Amino acid sequence: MRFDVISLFPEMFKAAEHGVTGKALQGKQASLHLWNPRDYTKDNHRTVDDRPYGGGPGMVMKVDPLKAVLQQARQAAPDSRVIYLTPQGQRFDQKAAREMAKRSGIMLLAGRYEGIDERLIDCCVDEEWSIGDYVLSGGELAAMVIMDAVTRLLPGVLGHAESAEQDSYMNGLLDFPQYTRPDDLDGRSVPEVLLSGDHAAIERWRLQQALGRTWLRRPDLLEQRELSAEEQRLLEEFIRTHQGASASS
Ligand code: 9WO
Repeated sequence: MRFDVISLFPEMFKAAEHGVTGKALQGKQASLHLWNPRDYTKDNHRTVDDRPYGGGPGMVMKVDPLKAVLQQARQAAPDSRVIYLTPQGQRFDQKAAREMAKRSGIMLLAGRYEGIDERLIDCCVDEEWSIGDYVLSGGELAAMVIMDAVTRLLPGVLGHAESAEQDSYMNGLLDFPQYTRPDDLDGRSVPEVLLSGDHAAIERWRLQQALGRTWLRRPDLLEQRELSAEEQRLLEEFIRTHQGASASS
């Protein structure tokens, strides 16, 4: 997977050298190519911002350096669609990550200031994506979020155990709770089933916890997912015991 990133702050992408993305960049499952619009300015001051037509506070990214950097980047990665990160874009989710992971590459355009000229979006941007309903100071962190979510889905990036986990627990449910040593943490114990060695019972309990927490915290996710008869039974049992537990407390 080839990532091209257009950003005024390419140094921020040193963060991608860590962890799973770093491993994929070293292991050649992914490559990262950084493009700075400032390198495509022609004035002595290397100006990258300009005043907005219509006035008002703030600045807009200057058009000429962006056009020039986009042209060069597209030549280097002709098969990659240009993705602009903006709160106005389609919501990025795990389904979008899975779809992007099938592509040969993506080109991520990270805006700064109050954004880019709308005509540049019309002519030169293929897709607009948002990672959530909040305003950032620029598109870089959103670009890194997408890189991270996509990279961990590439073949050979995660180990076998980790990717099996992905399969069972990003199929529309929240994660079950995790515990590690000590078995008594200031008087709080670990659920007994996890110490039982009964692997089938542990799997059932984890699935029930995942279903129950999704029901409690993200009922919208459950509405989008079919439940098997077994899952339906586990969830009903969770709801019964939850109601018993919350009524008595
Ligand atoms: C700021 C602003 C201030 C006054 C009037 C209009 C304004 N628009 C913006 C604005 O949206 N700035 C953006 C900052 C321009 C593009 C890059 N920036 C950005 C991207 N902030 N947040 C994102 C983002 C990207 C993807 N998902 C979530 C947020």
